[in-house]
Amino acid sequence: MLKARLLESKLSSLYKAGKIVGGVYLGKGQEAVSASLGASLVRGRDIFAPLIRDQAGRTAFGESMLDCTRTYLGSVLGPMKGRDGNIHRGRPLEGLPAMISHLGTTVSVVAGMLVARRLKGEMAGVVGATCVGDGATSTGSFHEGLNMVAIENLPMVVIVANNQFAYSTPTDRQYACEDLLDRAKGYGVAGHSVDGTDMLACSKVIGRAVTLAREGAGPQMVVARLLRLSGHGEHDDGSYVPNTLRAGNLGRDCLEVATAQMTEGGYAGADEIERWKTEFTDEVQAAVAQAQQEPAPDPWDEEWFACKSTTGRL
Ligand SMILES: Cc1ncc(C[n+]2csc(CCOP(=O)(O)OP(=O)(O)O)c2C)c(N)n1
Repeated sequence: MLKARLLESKLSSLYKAGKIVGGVYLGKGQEAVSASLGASLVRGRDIFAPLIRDQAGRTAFGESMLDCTRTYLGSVLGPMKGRDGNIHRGRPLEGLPAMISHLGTTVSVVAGMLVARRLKGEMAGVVGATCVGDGATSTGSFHEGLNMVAIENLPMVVIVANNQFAYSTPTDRQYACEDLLDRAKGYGVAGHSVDGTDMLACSKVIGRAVTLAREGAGPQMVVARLLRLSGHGEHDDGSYVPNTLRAGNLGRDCLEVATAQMTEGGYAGADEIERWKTEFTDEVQAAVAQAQQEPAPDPWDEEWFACKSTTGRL
């Protein structure tokens, strides 16, 4: 959570300094949810399809910081070879599909990846997971995907970060059901609810959902209640978010809550956390400096493959 927050804070500064082409979207306030998912999955076995607010989940899943800075800064050495930018990065052959902007579509993409594993006889113990926002749950893709996931009884976890806004659209203009979990119930998917500002609760509830899916209990959906602590992207000041929401429980900063939980629970001392801050800040600076020195792609010297398998085929 801390590493993601420090990395994203640097990305925001780079954006404001005009050093990043395209948008920067932060996961500020959603790190507890995202990191809990990433840390519950196993890199090399599971599938994780992140969305725009999942830097913490990517980090916890094991994405290298250089993959991030290289993609944002257009280095040819990045996983997308400098051709696809920013959050649109992944390593699909390693279970990390590149982020897809079309909201809700990652549900069916992960479902398809799981079905492919099943057909190859490689699905034992595998979990597929994706994160979406409250707005994404209103798309046709989300509903079609969730229905298929339920019918196929796939080992899938869908995390819904209900951060109260889809861009500037508040939840009362987004859905009329009582709870977003009703959407899971409608398709026969098990549902769980959690306070997304509470790291220990997120780790427990999301970890359990992943275990249930892994052990054959079928698809699981977790709805986390929280507030986006940034604009939609760094181009947006989020001034439409009422101060009453910011001041309430939903507006708590999960990183502050987590820090208190770590020190009060005896997991880490304040000094240790300060040391992590210094160490991670240095790591961020080094990853940015390295990517900044690397070349952009040369259009005359490109193979134009997004990624290659060991057989050389896409
Ligand atoms: C199918 C589709 N419709 C519209 C958009 C444009 N769009 C991008 S982000 C966004 C809001 C997303 O809200 P939500 O799903 O709640 O996620 P959040 O940004 O709050 O994390 C919209 C409408 C899109 N990317 N895809």
